[in-house]
Amino acid sequence: MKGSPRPPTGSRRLRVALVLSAVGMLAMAGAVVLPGDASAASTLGASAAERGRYFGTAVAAGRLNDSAYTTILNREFNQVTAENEMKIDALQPQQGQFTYGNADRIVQHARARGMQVRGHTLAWHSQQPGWMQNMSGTALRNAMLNHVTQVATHFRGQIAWWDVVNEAFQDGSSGARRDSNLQRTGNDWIEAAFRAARQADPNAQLCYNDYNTDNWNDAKTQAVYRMVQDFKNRGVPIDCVGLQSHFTGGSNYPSNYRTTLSSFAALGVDVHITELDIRNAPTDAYRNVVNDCLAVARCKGITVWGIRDSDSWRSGESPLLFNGSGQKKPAYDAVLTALNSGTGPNPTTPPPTGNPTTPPPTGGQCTATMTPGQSWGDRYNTSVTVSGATTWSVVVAITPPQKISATWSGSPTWDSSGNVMTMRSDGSGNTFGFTTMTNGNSTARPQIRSCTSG
Ligand code: G2I
Repeated sequence: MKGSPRPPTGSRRLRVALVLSAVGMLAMAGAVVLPGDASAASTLGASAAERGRYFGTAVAAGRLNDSAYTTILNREFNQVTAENEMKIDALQPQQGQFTYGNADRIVQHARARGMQVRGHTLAWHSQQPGWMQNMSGTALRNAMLNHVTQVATHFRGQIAWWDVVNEAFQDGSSGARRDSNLQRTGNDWIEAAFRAARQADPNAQLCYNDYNTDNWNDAKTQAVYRMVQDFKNRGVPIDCVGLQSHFTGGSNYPSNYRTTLSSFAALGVDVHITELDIRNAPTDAYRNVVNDCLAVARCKGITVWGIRDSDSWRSGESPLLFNGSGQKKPAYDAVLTALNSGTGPNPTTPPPTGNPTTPPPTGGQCTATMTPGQSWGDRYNTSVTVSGATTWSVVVAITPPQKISATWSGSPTWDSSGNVMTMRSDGSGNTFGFTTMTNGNSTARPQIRSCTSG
């Protein structure tokens, strides 16, 4: 018999049938990615999107002319944070004079490609321009609030999440606020900044962001936790907490990291991993961070603090996912595999139901509500209803290789990638619709980027 095909016996047919149906059920459950599975996403952003999350990077405006850099950026990531260009010294170098050029370049690069933008950072003890460093008391408090208001207003509708306040707690065992000129204006400076940000851009999600807040047992983590709990109790507008997660410079991934993520989430805020880098990029620590985020429904995404090791603020530690030549490192493969193996909040139920309001609308003065429509093997319909405006434009992004193939009851325009549609009202009413071809990606779903009236 050796070498010749075996006739299918009854038991072999049964075994084949059982294996095939098991594979079918696993595929339907969506929880298992078989090795070599053609449906596994091949980029970080696409894979994260299939799990209802983002995978982003810090971006430096000065590198946007480097095509090796932008090739990786545009291919792999669906979220960006300006590494330095939205800091106070960059945006308001002289009091009352705002320079938005580099920050706007990053925002435009990202939004033209359907990437979400994290604003970093409105209020911080560090990177203050000279004029602010020399201020104190009421004058400083007012200058800080004015900065928050001006900047959040400038970027209104373009920023999904703001790091409203950055690094306001001390390291070590005290659990105290960090001493700074801002802290000396009064302990309520943080909540004042959050209220000003909410007023200036009501649709941006407002985050508190810090480092060394990864280990659940650390006094600093506990202190930030108590502040967020207090803000939630008193109605201070806070939506999210950013864990920078710089596991560089001597700080390690802690085994209780998932507890930290889920504990913050249990307060009713989203959690973001905002500045991830790990000394020498070990595969196990990167894999653990991804698995921990995927295990916590309110962990919305991961941002690495740079693309190539040569772009890192700690390049000597080679902490990132791409080497200086732009090649994928083993940590990249570990991250992508973990993302592809993970489950999302609702990864395979096409289309999602019970999600009447599409979060987070980042636009102006209206609300766009997405409702799943009919679906077929290769495509599905979505309808969007606008409230709060009679004339409007709604920006919808889809995840490639999906493509919108038909629209109705609105006037669409497209960005150069074809992945971001701006739908304007055409007088036919408040509801428009569109058909999306899945092109092999049956899990990703459209995202509402903004709703602007007028
Ligand atoms: O320090 C790492 C990060 C910790 N969390 C907050 C982040 O905002 C911070 O990012 C780093 C940037 O990666 C560095 O690139 O923040 C540093 C301080 O703002 C940045 O360094 C600055 C240098 O201090 C400046 O001298 C330099 O002009 O980068 C600037 C632009 O290269």
